[in-house]
Amino acid sequence: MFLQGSLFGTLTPGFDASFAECGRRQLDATTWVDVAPGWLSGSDRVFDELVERLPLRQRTGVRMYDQMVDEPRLSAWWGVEVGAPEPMPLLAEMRGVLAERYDETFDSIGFNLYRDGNDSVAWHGDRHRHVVTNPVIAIVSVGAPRPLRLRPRGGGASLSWMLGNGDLLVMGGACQHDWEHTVPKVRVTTGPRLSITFRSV
Ligand SMILES: O=C(O)CCC(=O)C(=O)O
Repeated sequence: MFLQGSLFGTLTPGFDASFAECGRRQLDATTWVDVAPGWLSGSDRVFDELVERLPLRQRTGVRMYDQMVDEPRLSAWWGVEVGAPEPMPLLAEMRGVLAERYDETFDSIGFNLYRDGNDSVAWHGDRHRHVVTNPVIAIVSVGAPRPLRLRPRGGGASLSWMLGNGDLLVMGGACQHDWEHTVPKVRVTTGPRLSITFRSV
């Protein structure tokens, strides 16, 4: 898989624990999104290392709307209960810093690889919302930028962020209840993207 390198992508990986560039956008009275562009430097190296190490596979027979489908992306998962360290020590540091800032445990990490523009995830709210009220989900994106869109559940204008190259986006408040998100298919991409998704389960 070929990743066209980004400007700061080959630096020694590290992230901004001060969140200096992180800005909050209030989507409605109870929903917010935090975005920190380029939060993780050396993101191309993180991409390469994770794609090499993770047991990425396609999930089959996943319910999407009323159909059972094979997910058009590859995924892997890590959780504290696995009893093994995170696939990269840097992920443990990220978890710690994010957990402190958002007062979450972030004890699980989902990885999603969008190999090309045909890989995607349809509009959805995280199922996790059925178990936890107002779950906070932090997404670090490495690799080539792809749009992540958000829209109010039940319709309405969507908002879009291009996420890749170490960007951080955190969904909070009622985002999983009252809004939906998607990574749509696109005709043109400059390469694959991997999302690193922190949740508290
Ligand atoms: O890949 C992303 O940025 C979003 C992932 C996502 O929405 C999910 O796995 O539920």
